Amino acid sequence: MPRLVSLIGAPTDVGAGARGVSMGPEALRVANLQPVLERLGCQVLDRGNLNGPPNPWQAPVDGYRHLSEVVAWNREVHTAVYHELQAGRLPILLGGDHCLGIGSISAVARHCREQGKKLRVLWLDAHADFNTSLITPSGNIHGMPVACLCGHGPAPLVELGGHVPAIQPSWVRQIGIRSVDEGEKRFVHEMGLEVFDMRYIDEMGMRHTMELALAMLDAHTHLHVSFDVDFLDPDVAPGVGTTVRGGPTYREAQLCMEMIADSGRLGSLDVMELNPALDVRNQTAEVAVELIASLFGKSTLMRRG
Ligand code: EXY
Ligand code: MN
Ligand code: MN
Ligand code: MN
Repeated sequence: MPRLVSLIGAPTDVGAGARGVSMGPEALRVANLQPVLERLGCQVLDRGNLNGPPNPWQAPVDGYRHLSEVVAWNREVHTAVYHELQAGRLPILLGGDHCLGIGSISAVARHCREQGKKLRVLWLDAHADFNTSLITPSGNIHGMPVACLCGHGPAPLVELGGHVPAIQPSWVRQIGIRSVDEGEKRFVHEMGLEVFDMRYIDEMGMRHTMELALAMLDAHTHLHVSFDVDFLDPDVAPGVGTTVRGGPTYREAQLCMEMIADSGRLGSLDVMELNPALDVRNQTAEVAVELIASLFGKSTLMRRG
């Protein structure tokens, strides 16, 4: 039975501090995401793009920039992702900035609650995205989605999925982290998030990191991957709004994706923060598509038994 996959475009940058990730969905389509997945045996429906308010490009108010627009977009995302999961399909959210992880993951969590499944979230990112209005240096909500999902944020975002908190910190594994703000660092420790930062990956290697991040999955586990493209080293992925030097190499990222594929538990995916305005000849979208192919089981030779 082919894997049923749905592409959902969310062309907005309302949660970001730089413009341009609103063009991410189209760049991924131009980089042949759908045919690549089809060649791997997936049956793919492109649901097109969601609609939401434009980016008013205003300063933060009470620690949040564009809160009402962020809420509106996340409601759209939540509804669309939940609908695909209920139909037995694997949603791929094409961002868009990472604030939309709130809508996406709250929908996955709701689906898992209803199906009696365990949820594990892999957060692949240079950033912890664990700020709140009190500690954020920017007011940009794409720096806050993990905190919101764990119950710390404005009510309309925290309550989006109807269950507060949407997820527990213990369900999350963060990988590739190398830029965390001072207050955010304290809060990450306080909440006990499991973070495999770049120092850990440098010392222990990607293989050991992923073995731990993927430990204790079982047949009832739904694995959600939230892939912020700035996870990658800027040498291979310059087309993102918030580059941070010293990320995983192309090969390390491939191994990460291959090991997730081998787990056999991938149930939903976000591909976020791709910024074609900062890219060169769509290379970052192409790299992202190659990595997604590995995530869906593409391997160089036959899979080892
Ligand atoms: N931590 C910084 C902030 O909160 O403003 C930067 C956040 C960037 C978030 C990017 C997309 O992952
Ligand atoms: Mn399901
Ligand atoms: Mn992020
Ligand atoms: Mn990031």
